[in-house]
Amino acid sequence: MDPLDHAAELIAGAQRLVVFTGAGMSAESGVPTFRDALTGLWEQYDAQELATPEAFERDPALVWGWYEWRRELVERVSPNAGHDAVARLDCTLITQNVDDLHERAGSKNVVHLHGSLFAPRCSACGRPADGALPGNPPACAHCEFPVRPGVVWFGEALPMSALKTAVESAADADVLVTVGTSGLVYPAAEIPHVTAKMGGTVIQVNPQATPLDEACAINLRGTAGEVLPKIIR
Ligand code: BJW
Ligand code: ZN
Repeated sequence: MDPLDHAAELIAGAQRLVVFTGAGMSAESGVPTFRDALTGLWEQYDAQELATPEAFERDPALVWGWYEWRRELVERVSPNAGHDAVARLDCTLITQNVDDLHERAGSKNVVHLHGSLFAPRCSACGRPADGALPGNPPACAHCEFPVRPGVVWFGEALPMSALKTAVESAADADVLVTVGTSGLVYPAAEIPHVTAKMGGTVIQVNPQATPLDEACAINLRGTAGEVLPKIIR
């Protein structure tokens, strides 16, 4: 059977479907991925220098500015055909992405494992910082400490309820579709393995081989925008 037809059949027949997405999901919208050559954000900027709590302590203006640049980039782009296809599914949608393109495509209850570009909070008291935010970085309205991006940096814990939902739905899934993730960053990379270990079927959509290949029953080597509309019918 053609692997695309096979994947489409499994997705259409799934009782408990999970979709798990990474940066490749948004690549065709124009959002750079983290680790791809040529377009990877961290080709130009050192990841370890920007996406860590230590970096923010050392140079809050640089780190805040980088995230503002990325937030503005995301605001200028649109969901792609892959986001649109996923939005048609009745599934639990777990994303590592900090953009809001799944929501803008119409997906509901998106589980964000690594936070969001749109949820800044105080680095000291943790209160959400809303409204207009002057300053680089802005100061918390309550305690005047610097406001930080609402994302999960290396060495930080993932939001507990999001991680719990992700692990439980992955364990319970009969089909999980993993899209556009390198499968290198833990604990998120464990999610497809959980489904496979519990006997569910994992389908991968990625133009490249990844460490997740072995856990996948079907590896579809193509982009999210090309492949997802063909398997979500
Ligand atoms: C396409 C495409 C197209 C391209 N269509 N596909 C176990 C072993 C070793 C290390 C660790 C471990 N457990 C934990 C660690 C440490 C660390 C870690 O995993 N390090 C590894 C790198 C080795 N993990 C952590 O620190 C985590 N925290 C933690 O463990 O805390 C412990 C703790 C517990 C209790 C208290 C305190 C602490 C936190 C990880 C946070 C990750 N954060 C980031 C940044 C978010 C903010 C921001 O955006 O700046 O999240 S890092 C970055 O990587 C981002 C992403 O969500 C994440 C995953 O990347 P993703 O999505 O897979 O993107 P890429 O670029 O890697 O891959 C793109 C893929 O798309 C490629 O495969 C392409 O082929 C493909 N593609 N075009 C489809 N059109
Ligand atoms: Zn505060």
